[in-house]
Amino acid sequence: MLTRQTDRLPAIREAHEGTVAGDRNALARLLTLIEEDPASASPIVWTGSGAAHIIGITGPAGAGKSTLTGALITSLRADGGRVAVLAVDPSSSFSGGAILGDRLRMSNHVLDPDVFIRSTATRGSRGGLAASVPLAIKALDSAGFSHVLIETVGVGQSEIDIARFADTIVVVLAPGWGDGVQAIKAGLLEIADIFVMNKADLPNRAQAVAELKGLYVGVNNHADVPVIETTATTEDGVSDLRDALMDHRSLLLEHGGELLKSRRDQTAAEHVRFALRVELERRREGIMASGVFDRAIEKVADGRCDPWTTALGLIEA
Ligand SMILES: Nc1nc2c(ncn2[C@@H]2O[C@H](COP(=O)(O)OP(=O)(O)OP(=O)(O)O)[C@@H](O)[C@H]2O)c(=O)[nH]1
Ligand SMILES: [Mg+2]
Repeated sequence: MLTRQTDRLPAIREAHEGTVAGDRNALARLLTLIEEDPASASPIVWTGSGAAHIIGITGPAGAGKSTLTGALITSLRADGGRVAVLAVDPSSSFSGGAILGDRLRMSNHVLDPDVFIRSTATRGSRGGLAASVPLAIKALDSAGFSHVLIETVGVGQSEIDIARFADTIVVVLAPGWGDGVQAIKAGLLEIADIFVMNKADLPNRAQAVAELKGLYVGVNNHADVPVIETTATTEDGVSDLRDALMDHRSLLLEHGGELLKSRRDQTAAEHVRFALRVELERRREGIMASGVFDRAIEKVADGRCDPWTTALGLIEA
């Protein structure tokens, strides 16, 4: 059973060609097509790739990720960079409130032709992440930007997983992020290439940095992950973050890009794992929404069949 819809292919192909040629409207269209039907877009989008530095920006809710992203855009633009942002919003696609907030925080850049900002809502009843996100990142990479920034709230495993599609992962914390154990459980500390302690204007900054260093040395078994202090609202320290990003990029490109290649290999595996997970979940939900499922349940309830035979039968059917 294939979920692809071949009638969409010409539109996807056209949008992709426009995207690669630098047409922003085509890119916006392509992202919508990817959201609507990632399975159909995949073979076309996967053929393109660019030279963007893909940067994941994650961390607890309210740490200042969007504000920092806005400030980082300013800094990268000053160096002549062309920047795309994908803000992955955990709120329901119906509320849209936070998305509007992000737009406002990044509003200085909305009219800049060399900045492209897109918000996408995570969907799914169990907070599963938008099926389109990995391919959207790939599409943005194809569009000729120097930097692709992906903002995602590090609240759950699926959100943290998005960061794995990046070349460089920035974990943003703020003083009072407090329950460090929670962050470790969420796997947030392990994945950092760079830590940012944002809201460095707050009084308990030094204590928060010390606490972080104590924690991540324990987690990562090494102490060479940089900790950058920023005040995103005033752009203080943002140039240090930009420098740290460039350093990490240089590291990835050393020895003929050995590290970058191994990262991208991991990313390829992650793309497939991700597609598998989304598609299997989609099929499971399809089965559960069907009348066949309800009838099978009745049989189990009144003892005519057992749960495992029923489940296996539903999969076969
Ligand atoms: N004092 C201070 N406040 C900041 C700083 N950076 C951001 N804020 C404020 O913190 C609040 C949250 O900022 P956001 O940028 O929306 O944080 P976020 O991490 O993107 O939030 P979510 O996307 O909802 O997880 C806003 O009121 C910001 O103005 C900072 O450096 N210092
Ligand atoms: Mg945000």
